[in-house]
Amino acid sequence: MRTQVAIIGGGPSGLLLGQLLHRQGIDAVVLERQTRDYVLGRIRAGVLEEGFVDLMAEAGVADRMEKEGIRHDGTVLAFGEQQVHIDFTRFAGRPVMVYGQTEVTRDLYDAREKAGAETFFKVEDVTLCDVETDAPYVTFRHEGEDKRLDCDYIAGCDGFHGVSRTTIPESVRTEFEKVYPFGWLGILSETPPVHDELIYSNSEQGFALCSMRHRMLSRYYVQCPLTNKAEDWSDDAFWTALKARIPQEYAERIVTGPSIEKSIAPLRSFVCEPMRWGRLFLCGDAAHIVPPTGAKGLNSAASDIYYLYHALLEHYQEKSTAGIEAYSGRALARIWKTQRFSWWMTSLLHRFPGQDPFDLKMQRAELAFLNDSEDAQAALARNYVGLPY
Ligand code: RFL
Ligand code: PHB
Repeated sequence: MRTQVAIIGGGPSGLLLGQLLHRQGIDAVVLERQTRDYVLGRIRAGVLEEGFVDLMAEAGVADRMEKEGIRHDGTVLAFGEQQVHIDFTRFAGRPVMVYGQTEVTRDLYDAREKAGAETFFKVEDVTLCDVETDAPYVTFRHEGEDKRLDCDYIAGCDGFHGVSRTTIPESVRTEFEKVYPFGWLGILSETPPVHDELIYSNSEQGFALCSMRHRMLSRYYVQCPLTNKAEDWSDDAFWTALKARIPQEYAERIVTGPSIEKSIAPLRSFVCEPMRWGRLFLCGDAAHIVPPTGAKGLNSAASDIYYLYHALLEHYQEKSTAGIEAYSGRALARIWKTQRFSWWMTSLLHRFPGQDPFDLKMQRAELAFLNDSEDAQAALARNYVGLPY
């Protein structure tokens, strides 16, 4: 088998790249370890930057998002009962889009199927070969058969636990990591969201976030110890914890109900350098992870795809390798700024085990500064809606 671009991983990064390339007549094959239903069953990100929304439009898959997504012009940050409203449209000139990763992925799979583009599900033993030569290829097993896919380039979009990153030799690769001493317990519930904007809250009991998917589907999170298991948390215990961590006016009017999904995610900051080795490009979670506090995981994946898509276009349409050579540097320059923002939001809003009174005063002072300074609000707004590509 032969294709122009072999895409490892059928998550949002791989599918978005595949769809963008397809629209330009560039052939790509996607190899995915799981089934489509499994990928669509993962509840993850919910907030899309305008840059992501534009890429979805360029990929021809924005219709349902434009109809069902909700644009948010701001967000609330709370510290106990004190609240600061951050106005995105005023300070950054644009809103964000609330539309779940599950829906993004579904729209991309539907478009891929409609286009007749090839996807192999349930692939095993994926191995990236000769990526530092001009003739890379991928071997894998599919339905009991050994297969070989020859290609011009390989996009490693296979997430944090994929095989692409570790194909880059350790002597070439540097990894930077920070693991946080807590996780997020998240639930989905078919209840109306407590507020029409997201609420990020730092309370005495720890962090909480009130988010949503649509008018009758809420997504809520509370900070929890890493030793907790989702099944140990009853719905009642979750609602009690959430209400204790958000300002009273919201706690009083929150509508509770049974959870339809409950899971715990650990929090991590991680970056792999470089993001290209020969003809292999790392994209999305394969190259970097952020703690979810700034809503940047999926959005950082999209910026990689933007740089790689344009690099491949330049190569195939203009016979220039300039974009390919520059890919890792361009992607990392934006990634590190996004890492900084996600780390800062996480540091500001969580209670850390062993946090001393001075650290707590620093968090309070930071929030007081944010409250008083329009410049600080503007900086937050610009980062939250997304730095330019
Ligand atoms: P994904 O979504 O992990 O997709 C990678 C795909 O590659 C497949 N794969 C392989 N395929 C073939 N061969 C192999 N050897 C393979 N190994 C893996 C996997 O099955 C999978 O389908 O990475 P991608 O596309 O880069 O997308 C990134 C986003 O998914 C991610 O950044 C965000 O979801 C991060 N994230 C969140 N981001 C937010 O902005 N807000 C959130 O609330 C939020 N919640 C989350 C999250 C990530 C989580 N993870 C990874 C544990 C909650 C969780 C639980
Ligand atoms: C979500 O809705 O899942 C969500 C929203 C904002 C975040 C993280 C997660 O910062």
